[in-house]
Amino acid sequence: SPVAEPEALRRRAYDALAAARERTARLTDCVDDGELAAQHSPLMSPLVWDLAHIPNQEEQWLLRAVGGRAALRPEIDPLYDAFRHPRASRPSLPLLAPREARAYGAEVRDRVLDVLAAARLEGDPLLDAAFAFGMVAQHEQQHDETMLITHQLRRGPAVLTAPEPPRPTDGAACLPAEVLVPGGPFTMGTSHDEEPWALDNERPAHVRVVPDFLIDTVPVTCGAYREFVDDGGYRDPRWWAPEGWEQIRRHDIGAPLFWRRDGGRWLRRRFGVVEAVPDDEPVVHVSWYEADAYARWAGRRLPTEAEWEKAARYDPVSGRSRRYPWGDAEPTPDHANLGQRHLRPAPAGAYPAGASPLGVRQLIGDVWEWTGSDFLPYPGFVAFPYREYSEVFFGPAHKVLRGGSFAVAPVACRGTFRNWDLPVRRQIFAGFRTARDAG
Ligand code: AVJ
Ligand code: FE
Repeated sequence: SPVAEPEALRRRAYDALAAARERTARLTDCVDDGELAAQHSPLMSPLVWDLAHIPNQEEQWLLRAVGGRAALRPEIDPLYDAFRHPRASRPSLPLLAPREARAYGAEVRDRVLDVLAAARLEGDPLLDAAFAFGMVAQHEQQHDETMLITHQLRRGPAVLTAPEPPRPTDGAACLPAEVLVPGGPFTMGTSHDEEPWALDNERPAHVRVVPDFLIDTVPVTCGAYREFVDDGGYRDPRWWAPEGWEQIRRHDIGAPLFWRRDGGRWLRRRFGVVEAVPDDEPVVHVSWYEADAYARWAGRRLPTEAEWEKAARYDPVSGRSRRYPWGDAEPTPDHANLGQRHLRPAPAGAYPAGASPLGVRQLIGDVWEWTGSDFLPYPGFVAFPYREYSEVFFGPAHKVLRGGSFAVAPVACRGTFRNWDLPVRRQIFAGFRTARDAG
């Protein structure tokens, strides 16, 4: 990928924008206008807000900033400013109706393709390697994941379907439970030369030293997590950070979100279908506090963000950090469960072709993985192109998630990609793996 010809870059940008729009349509064409305008959870926007926020951002960055064009719909900017209106208040705004939002999206895209066709993709940090186009495609895909979360929260019969993910060929049972990652320096983060569409918080590349540590070969499964539940884990304050204990007591939480006990067994609701909790699948819909408590109960801890990245990128033979666990090649369906091809994580031990050189599996795709780390800037961080993407979220309030879920598009996922959320959040497609100090 580094240093591509302008026509290859233009094609890559075009394909990334087209793939995002196709997915947005898939997520919003399957429900009626009433459902698009409804608020399925106070944690989420109505889908119709995302439907116009996506092209509004595209208009601001690609038509106005990159294309130098006059504003198409300047009067709606404040409605779709995420900082002005918290999610819970968005249904009461005078939002564009679904038909208007779709027409606005199509009109913006039409003009954006003209801008892309004519753009010189160099000589400006927004244009180098078509960065702004890649950023906007990633933004749309991030909102597509948000909309998929809204679908999961929505009540009523299923409207989305997808084939089942692949079963592991060799099974998690045959794999070692944990992998030793050698201590010492490695390169964390990246640069625009190496990863042209990396976002500001992934930069710059810098050397980190971590001590020897062991990390789970696969994410923590529902079966393993159920042992914590059945062992009374949610009733024992020893395992919980004080704020986490307070949250589970106040909201009477005793299992992952969407789980329900039915006599002697556990059921869960997944995109409108109720099914038995699958023991071999990575657990999903747990808060950082739940992940942290499980790890303490298991005599372990969450990996730090640096440990996660070293496990995912470090090649002990060359000493180099790679773009993905499997190397530098773009993800294929053999490497990882990405892109909403499936509506669930694959069973633990799947995707042997996606393993890291040290043998850690499913680092990319399946479930976002909570790390023990706060979301902080790397040394030398520079906000680009806007402070509100990352910088305003730095600090101890947000925990870092890594690796991406089954709902993350390949364009918005790589070994350096950093996501963050509040430690109480459970509706996101988040699970975790555990670690411990060596020796
Ligand atoms: C990086 C996923 C936390 O969805 O809030 C979307 C991405 N930023 N619009 C989010 C984002 C602006 C962001 N996360
Ligand atoms: Fe956004």
